[in-house]
Amino acid sequence: MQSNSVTLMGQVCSEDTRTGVLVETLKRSFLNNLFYVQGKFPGIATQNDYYMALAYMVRDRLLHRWIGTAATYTKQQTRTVAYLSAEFLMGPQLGNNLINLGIYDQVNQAMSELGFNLEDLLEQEEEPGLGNGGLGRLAACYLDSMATLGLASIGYGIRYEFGIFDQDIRDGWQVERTDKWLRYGNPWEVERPEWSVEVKLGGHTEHYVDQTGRGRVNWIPYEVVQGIPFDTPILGYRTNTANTLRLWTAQASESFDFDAFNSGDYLGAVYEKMASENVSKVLYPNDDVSQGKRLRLTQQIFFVSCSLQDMFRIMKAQEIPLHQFADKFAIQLNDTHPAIAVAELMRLLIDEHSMDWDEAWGITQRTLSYTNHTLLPEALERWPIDLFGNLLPRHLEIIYEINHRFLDEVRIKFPDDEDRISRLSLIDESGERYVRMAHLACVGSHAINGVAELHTQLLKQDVLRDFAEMYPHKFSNKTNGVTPRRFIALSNPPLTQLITDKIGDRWLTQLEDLRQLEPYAEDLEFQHQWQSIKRATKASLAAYIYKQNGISVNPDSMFGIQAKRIHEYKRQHLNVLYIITLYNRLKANPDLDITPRTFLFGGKAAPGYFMAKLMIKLINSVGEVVNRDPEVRDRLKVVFLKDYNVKLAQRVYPAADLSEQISTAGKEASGTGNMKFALNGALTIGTLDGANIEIREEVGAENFFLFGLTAQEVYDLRGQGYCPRDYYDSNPELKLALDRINSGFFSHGDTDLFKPLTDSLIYHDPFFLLADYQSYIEAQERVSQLYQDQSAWTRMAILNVARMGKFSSDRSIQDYCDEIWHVDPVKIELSNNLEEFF
Ligand code: OAK
Repeated sequence: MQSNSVTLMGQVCSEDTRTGVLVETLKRSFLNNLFYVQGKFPGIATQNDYYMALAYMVRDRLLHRWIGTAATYTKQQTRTVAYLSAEFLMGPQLGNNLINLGIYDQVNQAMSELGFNLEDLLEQEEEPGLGNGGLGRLAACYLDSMATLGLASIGYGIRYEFGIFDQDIRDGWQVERTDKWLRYGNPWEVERPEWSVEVKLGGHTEHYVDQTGRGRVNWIPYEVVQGIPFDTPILGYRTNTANTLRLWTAQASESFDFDAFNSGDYLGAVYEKMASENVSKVLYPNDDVSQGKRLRLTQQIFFVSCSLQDMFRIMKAQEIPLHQFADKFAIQLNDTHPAIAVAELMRLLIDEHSMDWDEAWGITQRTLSYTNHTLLPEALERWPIDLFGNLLPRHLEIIYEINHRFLDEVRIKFPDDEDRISRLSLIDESGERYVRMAHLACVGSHAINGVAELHTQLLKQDVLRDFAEMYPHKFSNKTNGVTPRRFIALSNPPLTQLITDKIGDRWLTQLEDLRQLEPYAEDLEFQHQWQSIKRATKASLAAYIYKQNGISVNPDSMFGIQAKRIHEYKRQHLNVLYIITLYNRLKANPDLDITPRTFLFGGKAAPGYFMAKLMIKLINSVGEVVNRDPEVRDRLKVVFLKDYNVKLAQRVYPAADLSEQISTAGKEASGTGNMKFALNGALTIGTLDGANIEIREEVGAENFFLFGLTAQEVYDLRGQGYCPRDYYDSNPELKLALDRINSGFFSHGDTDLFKPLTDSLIYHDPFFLLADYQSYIEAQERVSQLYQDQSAWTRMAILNVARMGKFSSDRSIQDYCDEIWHVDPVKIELSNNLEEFF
């Protein structure tokens, strides 16, 4: 060990191999890990061994801060945010940790002195894809911001053995492969078997009266599953705060198999064990839609019960009395996936800790708050009563009791309004009976929020209208945000450097500072530097595309990118209609002077969502024809980037000129890709939907390519009887585009292949593509025009970035803190003396 000291972020650190940050120390520490952790030497080590050695080196430096943080929280009994989410789409950890630790450059140098390329080692990491899209990635951004702001927080979720599937493209179709992300081990997690808990499932309840005359309930489960926590440190940006992401793995409970083993039914016991372990086996790959499967409800109660029991354990360890639960924890429900927490917290307080109903209910409501993330009716979770009662008999009783008391309250506020009662009830009794999870979340929480202004307004007017009338004070808006650390500092180092050179580096934690870039928007020298960075990131994406797809794209063409889950409401096929329109124009007039364009798509379709899969096939089929047509002369290219994930997203955002945010108004709750593109200097073509509206307000209407109907206009048009066929009949270019698809031109003569899509558009068009088509085409023309004037384009891009300060997840989290959680930051001192902990 070396004993010299260095100063890092204003603190003196001793330079030992486990925590030191000098290049020499880092090299030694890396080699130690290679030899003594991986058990390899350079002659036989694989690229993965090198990655692991580096990851463990970084992990030591994280743990140093993690321990200090945990010790401070324990000592100060800090009020803590518990963020409950079925998904955390974390993305690769190594690069982000280097950025947050502030040792990226030192490590880069250490690696290169040892003959390694840091970029290659970063590439080696298999990302934890424990989420589908927006909701899971938002949870990850929020963890980063909570740590950066110095707030005590724990993310609670599920450690899926298989995360979101890997996407392959075969013959233009999506093919799913299992995501074996744990195959080579996960250096970022620490298993904590000593904090395992048990979760009861199935069986029945028995009611009795105890010696004191109090009614009690005994739940006799059919099975018990054990939850084992795995902890990942979440370090804030340039702080000593390292919070925890605690993910639960399911294992058979030993107490449960005991009988079967003893009675000689060895195989039966092993089978039960396997069944239990299925609980955390795989992430449901649906975005914005609920599947209603028993295993999914089991996952929900599993992670919620584990997490609540963990909070009870923490209370006990810190000797905090249970009646102070709501003072110790603020629990945020990330959509309704953890909404069973309302009933589970009541059950734990009443059945297991003998609290009376009213006190338990007060604690539950004061502790919980609920974020809604979608307006799509198919995403609203409801569980058939039989399924629910079979799996969670005690919770169903509690829900009935909550409902009974709640509906009495409704009757007092709105007498003689039985329609309202049936609309508000936690139980849907209009046909087959269901438990309505959003209703449970609304009743059991003290705060309910949407994720963008329009979304919150529509929630109040429409989906949750009766609740907004019942509890107006509970509702507020919290517009989403994204972390500028991962989505600029890590993903776009040249742009980060350029900005920092002009305005200093405070903007990475005070994103509003970007405003100081405004004066440079007109500066030709600055514009030039800006353009060359954009050109270089595009060239690098072009190289990736060539390697992946074998398609060569021109970095000087305009890169328009639509990267998000594939969904009809997100309207990737509207983008395709524009591509076909341009293509048709070129075929009719091969010398037409157009702005050369590269159309890029990325995103996964839910495996059971036929139309979305057909949309992927359409994109690829159109690409195949357009990319090869010599008459196009490379002026149009269409590329589908397979397996869009966080790692790929980090390549994609910096390389975009144009960000496609073209959902039907009133359908996209917020969107966060829109923010990441804009922060990286893309201009947006978009509808007045979700956070687009607020982005446009911030950057200025003149710096945003707006098109399409408003949410109100969509609503009115639907009410009047929308007839998409009229648009088809009266718009020759639209008709030609759709006819081209139907003619088999893009499908080797097969006239049936895309019929489900085109018929849906011409005869139903639930997402109003045809109504918005002409407006979209005209907006695209304005885009092409402006791109011809590179200086004007760049000026606008700089202004966009300069005005994006609002969309930092730090701002979102501050809003949650001020208005919902009421938690304050805690300062963490870094100690180098381990003996201090004793
Ligand atoms: C996923 C499953 C069920 C309900 C909602 C989702 C989801 O991902 N919603 C998305 O959440 C994002 C974060 O708030 C929003 O930006 C997206 O608009 C929304 O679709």
